[in-house]
Amino acid sequence: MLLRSFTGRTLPEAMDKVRTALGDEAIILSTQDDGTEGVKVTAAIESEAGDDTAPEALYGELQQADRIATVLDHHRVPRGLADRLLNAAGGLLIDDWVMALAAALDHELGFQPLAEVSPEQPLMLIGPSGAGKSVTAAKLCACARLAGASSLLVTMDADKAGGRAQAEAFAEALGARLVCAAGPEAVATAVRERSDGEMAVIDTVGSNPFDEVELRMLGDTAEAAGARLAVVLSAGGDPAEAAEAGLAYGELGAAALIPTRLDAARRFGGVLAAAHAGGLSFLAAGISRHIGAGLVPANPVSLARLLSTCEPFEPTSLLAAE
Ligand SMILES: Nc1nc2c(ncn2[C@@H]2O[C@H](COP(=O)(O)OP(=O)(O)OP(=O)(O)O)[C@@H](O)[C@H]2O)c(=O)[nH]1
Ligand SMILES: [Mg+2]
Repeated sequence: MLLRSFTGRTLPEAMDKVRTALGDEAIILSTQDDGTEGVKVTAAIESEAGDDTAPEALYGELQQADRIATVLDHHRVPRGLADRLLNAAGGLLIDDWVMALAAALDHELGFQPLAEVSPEQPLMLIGPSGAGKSVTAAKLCACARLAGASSLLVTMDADKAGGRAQAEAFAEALGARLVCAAGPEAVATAVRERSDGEMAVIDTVGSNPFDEVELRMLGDTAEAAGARLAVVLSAGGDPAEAAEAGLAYGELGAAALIPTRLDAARRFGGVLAAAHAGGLSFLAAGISRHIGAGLVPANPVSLARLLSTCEPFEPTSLLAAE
């Protein structure tokens, strides 16, 4: 027996999805109407080998789907993506629901370990203002240093108040070579003139993902520098907004995502939505404002664990801790 959950704005819409995906043989196990998010229908079909699932196993599978659905609801994961994740998890014979969620994340989203990214190609960080680009650029230089490599930090944000001072402070602390470059040609020159083995990270000005002129400038710079675009996005944002930003940056050519402030947010639906909508693979994740310890690998298991460990927020306990 295989379980699947489907949501729709109305019961007929959810039922339509059930019939389209599972056919007329599907058995409806439960319907749930939460009044605002729509109606969720959980349905089952017999596996190809026949219905040999014991009732306890079926109950366990149902419980697992519910745990995952609750977590995805908590994080405000958009309905379409939540359905896909639930469906991916539903067909797996994995007892541990967190591991089932990890497998579903692996199935629906992309992950590329930072270590697998070629240091030959410059990495250009783009994203909305305040997303954490400059701090992430510094963290990447710190990673390079830890790996025994030298790095070049190219900042396009030196004209911002305090921008040059911030970049100089980071570069000095990390032993990175700093170049301030305003436009595509200057960035391309800086990158071209770097020495062999020097890893180049390009830090950009905060951009509006819905402004064509700003995007074109970023695209021109990436092309001139032969750089790979990675989107930096802080966690906790509105999922619909984040999905559209992810899509816009994805269309620009970005293929990677580095979410930041995972330590300081309690809803990660926006980060998942951006990755899914933009076709962006998780490259690493920011978990601290501190440069030295703030960038960790992002993989399906770490992401599933992060999603599964959000406790209910209790302001009184925070105050009591002081
Ligand atoms: N807690 C936490 N804070 C972070 C993280 N990453 C960045 N920050 C903080 O977010 C703020 C903005 O970071 P910046 O790196 O300056 O952001 P930016 O995208 O370069 O900003 P602009 O250049 O103005 O567009 C700073 O206060 C950082 O310390 C993170 O992973 N966790
Ligand atoms: Mg910056």
